[in-house]
Amino acid sequence: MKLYFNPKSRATIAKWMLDECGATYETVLIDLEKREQKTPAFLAINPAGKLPALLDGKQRLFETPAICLYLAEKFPQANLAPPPGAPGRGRFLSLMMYSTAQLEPAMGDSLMKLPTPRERGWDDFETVKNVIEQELGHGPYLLGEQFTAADIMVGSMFIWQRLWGVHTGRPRLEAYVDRLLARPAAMAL
Ligand SMILES: N[C@@H](CCC(=O)N[C@@H](CS)C(=O)NCC(=O)O)C(=O)O
Repeated sequence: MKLYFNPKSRATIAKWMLDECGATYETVLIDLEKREQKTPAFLAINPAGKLPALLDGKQRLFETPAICLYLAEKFPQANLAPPPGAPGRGRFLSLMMYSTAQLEPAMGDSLMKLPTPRERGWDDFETVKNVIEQELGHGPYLLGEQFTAADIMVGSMFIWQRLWGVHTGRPRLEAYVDRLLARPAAMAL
């Protein structure tokens, strides 16, 4: 497998997932400043011209949650997703989608101090944090004792916040980030 990567990009999330899977892969560095993500060769892999992208033989993948879901299926022994039909599968899939459909844009609005009109499909960051806190419950992970790709998707957003020096204002979420960062394969701060 080849991961198209830049250390200052969302490709760090896909890398975390690959490492949790124990996968063997090669990283291909894409220089975003040189706009290597817009070359015809790269656009043939990800037509959106964005990182991350993953090549696995003839399979090409883009969009971080899709990459994580694919890897969870490819490496079932890593136990990073409840299998189809298992209890928690529906909530797992929902949290995977929630991470980029609501959490990420809400966090972006908050960082850029932009208003969040509901019509755009996501809630303001405080409301989204309430949802995540509720879903986390007493944890330790979103699916209880089982660490999953949903923790990688959701947790990486809060890890980034910490990296940018922004406190969530939520002790439970901060403790969750500490727990995630203690994992040997975790995304580095
Ligand atoms: N929703 C996409 C977002 C991808 C994205 O925005 N990637 C950024 C890097 S973090 C990028 O490649 N930007 C370069 C560009 O848009 O030219 C995903 O989760 O994969």
